[in-house]
Order: sequence, then C-alpha cells, then structure tokens
Amino acid sequence: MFINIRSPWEIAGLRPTEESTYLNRRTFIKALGLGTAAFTLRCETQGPEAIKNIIGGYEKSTDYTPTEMLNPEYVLDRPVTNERKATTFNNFYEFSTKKDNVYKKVGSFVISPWKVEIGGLVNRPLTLDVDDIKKTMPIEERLYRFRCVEAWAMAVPWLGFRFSELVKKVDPKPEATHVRFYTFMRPAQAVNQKDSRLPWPYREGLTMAEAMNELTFMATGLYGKDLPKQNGAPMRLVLPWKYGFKSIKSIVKIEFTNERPATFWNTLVPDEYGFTANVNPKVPHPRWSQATERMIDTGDRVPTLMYNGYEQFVANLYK
Ligand SMILES: Nc1nc2c(c(=O)[nH]1)N[C@H]1C(S)=C(S)[C@@H](COP(=O)(O)O)O[C@H]1N2
Ligand SMILES: [Mo]
Repeated sequence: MFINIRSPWEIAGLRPTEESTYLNRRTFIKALGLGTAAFTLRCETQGPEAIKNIIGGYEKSTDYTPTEMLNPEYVLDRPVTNERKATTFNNFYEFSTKKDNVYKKVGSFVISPWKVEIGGLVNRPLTLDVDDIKKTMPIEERLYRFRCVEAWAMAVPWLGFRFSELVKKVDPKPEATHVRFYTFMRPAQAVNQKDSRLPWPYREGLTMAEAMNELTFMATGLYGKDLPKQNGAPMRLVLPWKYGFKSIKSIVKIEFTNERPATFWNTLVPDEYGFTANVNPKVPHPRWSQATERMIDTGDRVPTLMYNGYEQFVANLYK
C-alpha cells in the first residue's frame, strides 16, 4: 500500500505526478502508530509543560552547537535537523517546484542590497535596508519546530528578531487589523515567476494579534550564519505553530491593512489552504492525514502536535 502525497502544484492542477512523494509501506505502518515505545509514551503524556521539561533535543545533535544568542525560552523535544538537509530540501516555488533542487537554482538571485518597505495603516512608514535591520534589531537565536502542510518537518536554529519589534517602529494606526507580506517579483532571477497562471508575487498575511505574538519571528539567519538564499534570504517570516506556507520568504514589503489579505495559496486553492493554517493533527488535509509527520533528515515518522507543540503560546489567540 502506498500513500501518494501530491505537491500543492498538482493540487492546483498545474503539474503531473513528477513531484509526488511516495511513502513506503514500512513508513506507513510506523505512521499508524508504532514508532519507538519511548516516543509513543512521550507523546501520550506530552502537554505543553512536558515539552518544556524534555531535555532539549539539540543537546543530542552532533553537528550543531547553539550560539550565545540562544533564547532558552524555546526548547525542542527532538534533535536539531541536519544542516545540510535543511538547506538542500526546500519549498521555494519561485525557483523550482521540486524540493531537492531549489538550492541549485538560486545562483543568480540578488540579495544585496535589499530594501524592505513598511507602510499602509501606520503613523511612521519606513523603508529600511536589511543590513541596517540586522544591525539595529535585537538579534537572538531560537530553536523552533517547523511543519510543512505536506507532512514533512524539521527543527532548526533561526537567527532573527521578534516581529513585534519592527511593528513598534512603524506605529500601526488603531484601525489596522491585519498585516500583509510580499515576496520579491523578479522573473529574470526566479524563473517560475514567468508563469502568469500563478498569482505572483507570493503573499501572506496575519491578524494583528498573530503578528504581535511572541513566537512571530523575522529570521535573518540559520545555523548561526546568514540565511541561505534557498531558505528565504535575506529576511523571512517564521511562524512555528502554522503550516510552513505561511512563513513567507525573501520579504520586500510589509503592509498594515484593515482587511484580511488575499494570500498566494489561499487564492490558488482555497479549499485546501486556509488563511489561518494552524498545525492541527486532528484536521486532515482534504487528501491526506495530518496526524503524523516525517522528519526530513532521519525519515522518522512522529506524531503531529497541536499547534506544532506551541499551544501554551498561541491557544489564547483562537478562543
Ligand atoms: N516566497 C515564498 N515563500 C515560501 C514558499 C514559497 O514557495 N515562496 N514556500 C513556503 C513553504 S510551502 C514552506 S514549507 C517553507 C519552506 O521553508 P524552507 O525551505 O526554509 O524549509 O517556505 C514557505 N515560504
Ligand atoms: Mo510547505
């Protein structure tokens, strides 16, 4: 028995089967509930507090030592993902529809100089250079789980700053209810942007309450270094309790508005990719279960956690 998880492009009816991810029978049996006994036990007893109490998985990681900027508030329950894997297995549809070759297609993507325009319903609109943002923002390191809607997952050390620090600088007007984010539009550098059937540039959005949440993070680095192009250089959003497509890459514009922003995936396939898109093991994707996920480096299949394990930080947003 095989499960075929199609890529979102096929969902949109745009691609045939070449990106299909096939999970083999052994993986499927594991997915039905039989990982190691230890892991099963941990997950049954795992509440938000238990996650915090589990000794940080990163200590077991052989190839990564956190920097002195590490914020100890965000603790992992699993090892840090292998760096090579996290930087060579990507979703970045502007460059490729295949996950394993994005990193080979970003060569001519120009990331410096890079301006970010912040405006809309704000009292102090600003255009900032990313180099200045990096120098002036309180940069910290956070170890976060990351979960793609396609049921793969990783756990990685981001460098960056809490997004609300940037929000404070522009001082939103009281009528702002949402924030809209835009990726660059450069068909000469990102070949798939020549495909006019797709609603480029990639856009995403949050409510103001989500934007101000302590987890909402603007990443400028990964594994203690500058963000690689394929991971969304020079600056991308990271929303660890939401499916990965919300974590928009290579941002050029941030706009405060009083309406719910249209987003790339929600515009293309609204019945499969909601606006809110919180990780939830109990709500299947229309064509596959979200109950478990596959770690991209080890291939381990593990249970999906409610809000990706960040319930204590975000559950109050959705009462
Ligand atoms: N601009 C842009 N941002 C994007 C995407 C994209 O195709 N374009 N893919 C999203 C999806 S589906 C995922 S899972 C993550 C992948 O991030 P990673 O490659 O750093 O793991 O980026 C998200 N941000
Ligand atoms: Mo994704």
